[in-house]
This record gives sequence, structure tokens and C-alpha cells, in this order.
Amino acid sequence: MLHAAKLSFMACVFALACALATPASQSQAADVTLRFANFPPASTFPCVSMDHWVAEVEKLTQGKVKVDTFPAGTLVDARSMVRGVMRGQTDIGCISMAYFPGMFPLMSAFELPLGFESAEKASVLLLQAILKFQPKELEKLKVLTAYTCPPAQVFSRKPVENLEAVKGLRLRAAGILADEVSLLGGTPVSMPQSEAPDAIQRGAVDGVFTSLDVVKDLNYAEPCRFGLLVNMSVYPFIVIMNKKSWEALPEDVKKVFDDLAMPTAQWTGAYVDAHGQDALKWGKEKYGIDYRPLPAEERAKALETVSPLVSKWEAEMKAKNLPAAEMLQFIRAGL
Ligand code: 3IO
Repeated sequence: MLHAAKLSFMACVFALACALATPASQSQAADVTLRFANFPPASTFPCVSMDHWVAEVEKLTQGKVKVDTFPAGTLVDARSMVRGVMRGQTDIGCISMAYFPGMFPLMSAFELPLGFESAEKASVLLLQAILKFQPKELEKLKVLTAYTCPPAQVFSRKPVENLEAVKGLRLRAAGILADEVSLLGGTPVSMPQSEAPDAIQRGAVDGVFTSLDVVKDLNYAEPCRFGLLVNMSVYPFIVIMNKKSWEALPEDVKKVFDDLAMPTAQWTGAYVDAHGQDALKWGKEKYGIDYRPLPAEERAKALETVSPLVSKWEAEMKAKNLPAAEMLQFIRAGL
């Protein structure tokens, strides 16, 4: 008995000594395995971005870092994502910030109707703003990258030939974009994108207020044959990491992640801009969707209608002592 215990003790000492003596760069298997949770289905752009980032990480760390991905809420769902990352249920998670009203007050500027026209520009600007302002609301999280979808449009089961027809439509939206729906005369129903296909199916909403990519990726073209291309706000996203998981990373890996932040933001924005246009073409060919562009005059009117949201936001943020005017100026200068 004594002998066996002594042997296993020696085995432990030996194993520990080996572990300490092996430099990280020489080991073959991954040294670090991370979990990356996403809320929408694998076909959607946040998951395409995730897969792209993971491939880059595995390449740039020569396999030292392995990332297990969990799309479609299989590890953490949309509504639980911030908590899930904070508590370490996942190391990394992707969120659409509009699902957490009040949690990211300063960064919610990116949900305002400021005239973003492309996801690529908005994505780069979003990450730049996070790096520049270092908002307190993000201090408990490590932000790995950030991006937005293209501008939001109206997709509906019912005909929607002009702005007037938005009145009376129940549209799925989130955050400040839900307030845009209200001002345009519709009835917003707030929920994550991942719950919208079912809500359309059940008839709980008439349509959705979101970007063109999901016309294909969530097959909205099938139920929503009508649309109005209003080009309203973008939805901002951040990819967040548990602070303890981040701090446990080797310095060289931290550098790889930090260096990937901006290229990933830009890549994702460019990807989803192009994909949105493909989705529109696809929907026309496959389902004969009738998505009407808003004449310039009507677009100006729509922007005017939702513009009180900007001054309201600015006043609310000033009351919280947040640098609201500086943020608006930064965004407007970068548009
Ligand atoms: C979005 C969210 C998840 C998957 C694909 C997506 N394309 C655009 C969005 C933005 C959106 O409507 C939302 O709710 O975050």
C-alpha cells in the first residue's frame, strides 16, 4: 500500500516536472482550447464571421489555440449571452447589442439613425469607437472584435408599397431600432433575430426590421414576399470574451487576438454587405420578392421622422455623464 502510494506520488511529480519543462511552442496538441458561443444559425453572418476568425486564429497560432464553436444557441442563447460570458459558461460569445437595452448606453449610439450606408464602414467605425472611448460599460469584458449588419429594411408578409403602409405592421426589431419602427408608425415586437422565424411562422408578427442578408440566410424571402428598402439603422455586434479566460492566455496569443480585431471587423462588414446584395437577387429569382426601394424624397422623410431619437439619446446620455456629443461627432466624422 505504502509502496503504491509512493509510486503514484512520484508519477505526479514526474508529470508536473514534464509539464513545466515543455515550452508551449514545442507541444503538438493545442495548448489552449476555447469555447465560442453564437446565438443565430450557422448560415448567418455572425457565424460566418466566427468561422473566419477561428480559422485565422488556428492558422496564426499554428494550432496552439483551438476554438470549439457553438452556433444557433447550442451553448448559450441570445438573451443569456452577456451573463454566459461573464460567468464563464463560454469563453467567447457574440452579441447583438440591441438585445440588451441600457446595458451598453454609450455604444448604443451605433443603433441611432445616423445614416450608415454600409456594414463595412459602420463595423470599422464601431471598433474604432470602442478602442478610442474605452467605455466603462465594457470594462468587465474583453472585446475581441465588433461589426454591424447592413442598414435595416422592412420585410413583410403583407404588401408594403410605401412608408404609409408601414403603419399598422407588427415588426420584429430590437433596441433603438424598435423605436424607429414606432416612429415610422409600425408596432415593434422586440425579440432576438433567432426567435423571429418562429414568430413569423406563428403569425405573432407581420414581418421583420433587419438587414438583407437574412432574406436568404433565414429564408425570410419565403414568408415575406413584400418589403420596403428604407435603409435605416444598423445593428451593432460585439464579440466578447470572459476576462479571466482572456487573462489566462499567453501574451503571444493575446497579441494574435488583438491584431485580428480590426481585420475581422472589416472582413465581416464587407462580407455581409456583398452577401446582402446576393440575398436580394436570390430572393427575386427564387420567390419573386417585391422589395421596393424608397425614392430619395421618401427616404429623407423617413430619416426626418426617426431623427428625434438622436436628440433624445443625446439628452439621456448627458444625464448619465457620458460623452454623448463626442461620440456623435466621432461617428458623423467617420461616416
Ligand atoms: C442579424 C442577427 C443575427 C443573424 C443575422 C443577422 N443579420 C442582421 C442581424 C441584425 C438583427 O436584426 C438583430 O436582431 O441583431
